[in-house]
Amino acid sequence: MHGGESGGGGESGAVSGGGAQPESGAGGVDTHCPYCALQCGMTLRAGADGPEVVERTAFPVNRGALCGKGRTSAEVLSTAVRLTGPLVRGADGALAPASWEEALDRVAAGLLRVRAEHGRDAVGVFGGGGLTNEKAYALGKFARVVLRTSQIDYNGRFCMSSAAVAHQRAFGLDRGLPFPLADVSATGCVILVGSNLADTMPPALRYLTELKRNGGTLIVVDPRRTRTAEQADLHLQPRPGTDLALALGLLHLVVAEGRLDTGFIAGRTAGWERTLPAVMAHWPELVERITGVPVPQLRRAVALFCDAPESMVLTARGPEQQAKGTDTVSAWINLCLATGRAGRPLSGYGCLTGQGNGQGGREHGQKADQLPGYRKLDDPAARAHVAAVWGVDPDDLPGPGRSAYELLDALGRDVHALLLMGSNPVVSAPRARHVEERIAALDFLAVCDVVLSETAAMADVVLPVTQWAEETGTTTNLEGRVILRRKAVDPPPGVRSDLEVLGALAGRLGCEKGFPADPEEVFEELRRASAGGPADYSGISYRRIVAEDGVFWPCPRDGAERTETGEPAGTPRLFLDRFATPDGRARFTAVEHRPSAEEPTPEYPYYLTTGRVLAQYQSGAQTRRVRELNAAAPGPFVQLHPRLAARLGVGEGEPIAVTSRRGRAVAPARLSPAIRPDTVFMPFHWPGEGRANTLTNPALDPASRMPEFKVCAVRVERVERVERA
Ligand SMILES: Nc1nc2c(c(=O)[nH]1)N[C@H]1C(S)=C(S)[C@@H](COP(=O)(O)OP(=O)(O)OC[C@H]3O[C@@H](n4cnc5c(=O)[nH]c(N)nc54)[C@H](O)[C@@H]3O)O[C@H]1N2
Ligand SMILES: Nc1nc2c(c(=O)[nH]1)N[C@H]1C(S)=C(S)[C@@H](COP(=O)(O)OP(=O)(O)OC[C@H]3O[C@@H](n4cnc5c(=O)[nH]c(N)nc54)[C@H](O)[C@@H]3O)O[C@H]1N2
Ligand code: SF4
Ligand SMILES: [Mo]
Repeated sequence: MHGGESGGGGESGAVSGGGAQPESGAGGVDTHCPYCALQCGMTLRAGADGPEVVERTAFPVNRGALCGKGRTSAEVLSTAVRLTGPLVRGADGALAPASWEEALDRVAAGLLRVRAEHGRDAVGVFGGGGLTNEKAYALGKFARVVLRTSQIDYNGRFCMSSAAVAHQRAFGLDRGLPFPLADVSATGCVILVGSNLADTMPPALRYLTELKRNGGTLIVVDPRRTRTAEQADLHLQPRPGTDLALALGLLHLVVAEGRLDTGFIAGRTAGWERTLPAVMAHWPELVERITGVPVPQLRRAVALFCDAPESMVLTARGPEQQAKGTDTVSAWINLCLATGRAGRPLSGYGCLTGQGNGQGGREHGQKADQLPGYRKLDDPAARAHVAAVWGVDPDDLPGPGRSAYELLDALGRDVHALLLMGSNPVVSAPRARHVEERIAALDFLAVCDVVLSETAAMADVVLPVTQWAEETGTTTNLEGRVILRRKAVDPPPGVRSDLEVLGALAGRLGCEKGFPADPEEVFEELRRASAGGPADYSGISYRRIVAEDGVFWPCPRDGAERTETGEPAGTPRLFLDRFATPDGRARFTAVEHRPSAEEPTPEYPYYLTTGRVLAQYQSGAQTRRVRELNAAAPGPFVQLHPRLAARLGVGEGEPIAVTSRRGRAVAPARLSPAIRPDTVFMPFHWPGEGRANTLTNPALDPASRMPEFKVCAVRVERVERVERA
């Protein structure tokens, strides 16, 4: 340990209610926001009413700026509804306080009972992309080594999994952005596809403002005219689920207008010829018919993108959360490759990851098919390497398991016990009523959380854990920058860290060693486990992260490249010399447009799309507990065009029912000309009657197993007053 850092239950260096420890210029401890993938730097210091967030301008990604969620994040540390002791379900069916010993014994007994009755794969584990690298790593190891189950996956599957597969396919490596965010300000043109970053990563909006100030242009593709789209030089407003056709159409125009970069295609790519037939079949008028985007706008987009000396395509959940999300992202990557906009400075394709550790969370083994270092679980060499680090026989490691939705769908059928850490699927999973039924059908559910989430409320045992600023750990932001979120306050008495919980459970399940509670010790093991893998962290240390404002992976310990101080060099920019494929060439993927799993019918005539609002985060488990955020975004709503509202006879704020083949949700109408008249939008942050995920379609992408959160067919009706009474 060094520099006043400490793990879960430690004492040193923390800001307590009383006095701040001078740890930074602002007086306090430098750490990072608990929420999104920007992982804004902030300083926590002691205030009159508990810890308070102060700006930390030195961190390069956000340069002091914070959104309202980050600014108010300290409130979640001391919320009155914080869990401060374990809860165990009693004979009367109610959750009641219990000692840690009793609760941990119950969990161990529950998992063992199910394993004895139904076998190892009847015990499942569900993780989260908000967990630190250390936790994600320990959770994956716990599943494979202690439980020896193949049934582990996590909520990142619902997040950027389609982009991850497309990245791998094209470049042989998946890192959200292959360049630092700062490069966005310096390129010539950015096409931002299905990202509303003005609401989802507000400080990142600066990079787009700077882009424009530097003479660059911004194109936004979104069925809604969002606050982000308002910043655009060109806003393309397609029907939900038609981005693949749009990308094919743009590439068609690139070919037709003679704008191909044939030198780049010949020198640095493979597979172009196979891509061509589908591209040529997507002539502009057809694309206009499919997407609703007028041909002149398609032409303008191609001109802006190709006339700029450098350009980028960035995608987020809009095009990715589709049952064809992987192929859709591949189509956008094809556009970059055909125009030579990849593998050189200030150009390229990137995915804006979502959760605090959306990037690192998908690298270290909580994913169904994965081992640490972004290794593949079905690769014998990877198994041998990681098994050696773990001190187990490679043959004892289970194989790949089910994806997140498939795992949830199997609960109570093939999987009878679940350990859940860092997700709230009752609110956030697709077809949520069904998922809720599956969870209820479990023999045993244990949930680790900081508050009693809707999912934790269904558990047999709830284990209260420490959160972000109460513990130390690394996360990897959307740029692939590994950062250190440091402990800044002491946790309330009665809670333990996720790492301590895993260690205590491992001990009860017969593994005394291998699950330390000290995050730095876990990180040291993670470094060894990741060494030589695609996401190589072996040259990164806590000390370096603090000294260098984060280190970009891959950072191999024994790599030839060195920093000025002789440290192994990280990699801010990937692919400049070669792509990470065996022959060093990027791969085109031949992709065809196809309709969404559900298109409108007379019975369900509108599209529903879902997403986020500025003031709430994810399932809302944390942000619904913050006063200021709740005041700004108090509940669910249905955004619809005034013309559609008039047709339905609904006024602003009146309740409106949205029905899909999976169920019905009711929420107040919010009239807005910013949305297409054939589409309604619901944010997914709330449980209950207005839960968007009651409606969503779990149709899965065949490659990424991503559910189709962004498109399904719905009926929309006015709710009669009698019914409301
Ligand atoms: N305030 C806030 N910020 C967050 C989060 C949060 O919950 N709240 N969550 C974090 C996480 S985990 C994530 S993944 C990111 C997500 O960040 P974003 O991807 O920016 O968020 P979304 O609102 O899900 O979707 C973005 C946009 O996609 C559009 N869209 C819908 N359907 C389509 C379509 O078919 N095609 C296209 N092109 N666009 C479509 C929506 O209208 C929406 O404006 O945000 C992160 N930041
Ligand atoms: N309709 C629709 N649904 C969606 C989406 C969409 O766009 N539309 N987006 C999807 C996406 S991109 C995502 S990422 C998911 C996210 O949805 P969820 O997986 O539900 O994410 P969170 O709400 O962040 O859940 C995190 C939980 O972990 C708890 N927690 C926080 N910190 C810790 C910790 O350190 N340890 C432990 N043990 N628990 C902790 C929080 O209190 C919370 O209960 O939702 C998906 N669902
Ligand atoms: S943008 Fe993301 S990381 Fe930054 S303060 Fe807001 S929620 Fe936190
Ligand atoms: Mo996400």
